[in-house]
This record gives sequence, C-alpha cells and structure tokens, in this order.
Amino acid sequence: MTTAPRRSGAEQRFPVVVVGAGPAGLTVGNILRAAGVDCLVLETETRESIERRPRAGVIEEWAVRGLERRGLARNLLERAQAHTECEFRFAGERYRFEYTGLTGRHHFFYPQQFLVTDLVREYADVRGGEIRFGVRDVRPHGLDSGRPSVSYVCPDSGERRTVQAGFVAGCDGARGATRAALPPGRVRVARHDYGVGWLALLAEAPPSADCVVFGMHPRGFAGHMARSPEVTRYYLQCPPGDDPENWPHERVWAELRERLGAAGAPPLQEGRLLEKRVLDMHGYVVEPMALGRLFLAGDAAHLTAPIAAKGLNLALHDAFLLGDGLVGHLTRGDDTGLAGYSAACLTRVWDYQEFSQWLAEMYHGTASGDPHRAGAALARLRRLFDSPAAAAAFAEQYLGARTTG
Ligand code: FAS
Repeated sequence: MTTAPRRSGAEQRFPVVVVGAGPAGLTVGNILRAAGVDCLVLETETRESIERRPRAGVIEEWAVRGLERRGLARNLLERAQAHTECEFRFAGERYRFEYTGLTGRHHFFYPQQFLVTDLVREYADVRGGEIRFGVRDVRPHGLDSGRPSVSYVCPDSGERRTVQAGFVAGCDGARGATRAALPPGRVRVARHDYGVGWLALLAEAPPSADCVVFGMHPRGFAGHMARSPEVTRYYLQCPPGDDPENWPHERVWAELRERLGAAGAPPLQEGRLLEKRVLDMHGYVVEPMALGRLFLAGDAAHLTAPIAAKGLNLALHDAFLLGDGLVGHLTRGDDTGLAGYSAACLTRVWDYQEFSQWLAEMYHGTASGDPHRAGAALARLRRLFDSPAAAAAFAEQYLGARTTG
C-alpha cells in the first residue's frame, strides 16, 4: 500500500506532511506537487474505501473554477451536471427558484467520491506525490516548535514511524488526530446544535426531479438531490440520535411521498436504500485555524451541517488558500498567505455557518410545533418569491457567489 519511499534511514523529512486524504488534503497535496514541493499524505483508510465513500455532491461554481485553474477539474467538467434552479415545496404547492439568472453561477453535481478519486489519481499517479494508506494511530508532535513531526503505526510492519515536517496540514476531518492535538487553552471551539436529526439516505433509483427539491412539511423537512442517473440522495428530518432501524423501507418512502408531495409533482422514483444513517445536525468552528506549524483545513477546523451543502465547498476554499500559502512560503519566501490564512478562511466559514443557520430555521420551522416559528419560516420562504432583493441575496449565498477560489 505504500509507494516507494524517497529517502531511506530512520526518519524522513518532508517540507509538508498532510494528514488526511479527503478533498482538503488531496487538493493541498496536488497544489504542492504542481509547484514541485515535496509532501507526504497520511491516510488511515485504504485507497479503495476513500474512492467509494459517498458524502457531498454539490460543488459551487467558484470552487469548480478554482479546481480548473489548478488542473484538477477535467473529469468534473466532462461528467458533472450543472444546475440552474432548485424547487421548494410547501403547503402542497411547488415553487421553482431560478438562481443562475440571478447570479450567473451554477451548482455542479458531482459525487464527492468521484472528485476524491480524481484527486488521488492526479496526486499519486500523475504528479508523483507520496501517500501512505492504512496508517494507524497518527500523532502530531512539536507543533509549536520549529521542528514538528508526525508519527504513525505502519500498516505493513506494525512499527511506529516518525516523519519530520516543515509544516503539518491537518486535513483529517471531523474525528481526526490533528485538531485533537491542539492544546485546549490555545484555541476556541464554537459549537451550535440545531436540535434536529437528518436521516441521510442513498436510494438506488433515478432522480425524481431535474433539480434539488426541498420540502417544508409539518411532519418535517425532506430533501431530494441527484447524485447520478442511477442513485439519488434523500434526507428526512428525524429526532436527533434516532435509530436508522426505526426507518424501514416502507416508512421511508411513505414519508418522502408525503413531505415532497405537491400539485403537479412527478411521482417519486422508488428503489432499494443503499445507505441509511442519522446525522445529528450541528456545526462547530475552531479558532484560530493555525497554530505554530499546524494549519487546519476543512472539517478538521469547522463542520457545517449538510443543510446548505457547504462542507465540501469550504474544504476546497481552505485547501486553495493553504496550498497557495505553503507554496508562497516554500518557493518564494513569501509569508503573506500563511500569515493571513486563518482570518481569510474564517470570514468565509462564519458567512456559511450563518447562512446554514438561517436556512435551517426555514427548513425546520414548519415542523417545530411552535406556530410562531412555523409562521416566520413560511414568511421567510414566501419573501424569496415576492421580493427580488431577498431572492438575489438568497441566490448569492446559496451559490457562494461572493467567493473566489
Ligand atoms: P474528510 O472527512 O472528507 O476527509 C478526511 C480524511 O482524513 C478521510 O479520508 C479520513 O479517512 C482521514 N482521516 C481521519 N482521521 C485520520 C487520521 N487520524 N490520520 C490520517 N487520516 C485520517 N457536504 C456538502 O457540502 N454537501 C453534502 O451533501 C454533504 N453531505 C454529507 C453527507 C455525509 C454523510 C457526511 C459525513 C458529510 C457530508 N458533507 C456534505 C460534508 C462533507 O462533504 C465534508 O465537508 C467534506 O468531506 C470535508 O472534507 P475534508 O475536510 O477533506 O474531510
């Protein structure tokens, strides 16, 4: 599983060690390799499993253009569907929201596992980047010193190995080792719980609509998002901590029919459920996102509940800034990118966190059991259709149209 090590002997040294081969880590690795900077990516899973792991699927246009400028979007641009509108369904009616006309931007639908597969191939097979899969018990050391290192248990020998690093990029997601290695007093973690769960479903069925559909229903929110011509992502609001076993096939489809039902809506294309998991809707933000020689990116630094489909996009935003900042420092001695990294990321992170919170109240207010919240939620939604200013503001945030990559 390990590509041939470049340097032999007890300890190797890399200018950058990237922990985690998700969208953030692989994008940082590819940017470094494009600039001829040596780096090592450490990943606990196997290549096969990260190339098959379904997660996000909505990529904002600025992120696609950012990947394209870095030679990382060839397959995406060939295979992704570009969407121009979404649909809201409430009180038995359908409301199409056309956002490309308002922003000039599209949403690109490309399953995250396809993007990860492209990024691994480009990094390891094309740009000759070093990546070790299946590593265990990764531990960062000396992050505050000028000589950080990362140790891990080698999957082949079972030995603990240590790699010296100039910088450590913490891209190991929500449950990784790098954020956990931060001294508690040195960072602040701001957390928000939405108090609802989402049953995240993947159905072996073609999409039932030509765009994303959001259903606001007194029984709870429901969402429909295409993933491919054969697989569709659905979400159903449920109690936090609910057991997926409480949702047998019949109940899932009955609830989806009910909550997404609207006059003139085509019938749902039903199929076998490939994935069923409950996500407790919460978000957190770690500040600052950099400490000493450790720079966090993506879910390792902030989690945005999938409500506004922002998680993957924020991971790419961080990775563009971190990759460019590291290249600036390592190839030109220019520290402006790294010095401003945390602040630049957090501006976007908090903007997306706020929008997710705004959207969550619109999606969940109807089923809150609180008539005032329900009334306010529907008023918020109706404003999108009778106030051009509100529609433009919503479209800008929904598409992340103010963001550059
Ligand atoms: P990732 O979690 O993708 O990658 C981290 C990598 O680090 C993983 O490969 C992991 O195996 C590895 N790792 C973990 N611990 C390690 C360690 N100690 N050492 C080495 N490697 C380690 N976002 C959206 O925008 N839209 C959606 O529709 C959406 N749906 C989602 C559905 C689900 C079920 C989940 C879980 C998330 C969803 N997200 C969605 C959010 C998701 O897309 C994340 O934001 C995105 O994967 C973040 O990318 P990374 O920061 O690279 O982290």
